[in-house]
Amino acid sequence: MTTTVEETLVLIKPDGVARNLTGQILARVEAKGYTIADLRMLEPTREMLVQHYAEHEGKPFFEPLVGFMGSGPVVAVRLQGNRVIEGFRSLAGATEPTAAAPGTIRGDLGRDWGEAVQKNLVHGSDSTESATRELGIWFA
Ligand code: IDP
Repeated sequence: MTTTVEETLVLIKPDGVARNLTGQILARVEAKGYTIADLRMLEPTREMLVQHYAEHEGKPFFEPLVGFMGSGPVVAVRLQGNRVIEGFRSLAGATEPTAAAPGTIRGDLGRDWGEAVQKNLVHGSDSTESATRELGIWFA
């Protein structure tokens, strides 16, 4: 298997920060062997969030998602490692915490909030193109 060192954007969403899960989430990422190359805590502007979630603009959950993501501090991480884009998404688990497999961040730590699927603790870029674009937004 070839070695493909990549970078991805990981966000610990406002629910993860508010529930004091930042350390646990980062510990899982580091235990997997990924490197935290940069990290910052910030309250994102609406403009950043609209850019970040541009692919979902117009969907019914867009405004609730942007509102939730702007509701408190977020931890943004520039994460590096071999195949880290796919690897972090495996660690995060399925979008819906109830459907996410045990052993994943969302499966172990995520709660069923009913309609509020946006509260699923973490975000991870889904491709090299998304990673480059998103890292430019959060680490401008
Ligand atoms: P992902 O975060 O697992 O990659 P995406 O489909 O890219 O999932 O959706 C981005 C984010 O939008 C999700 O993490 C979740 O917070 C939110 N989201 C996705 N689908 C829904 C929905 O049907 N209702 C509410 N929020 C949603």
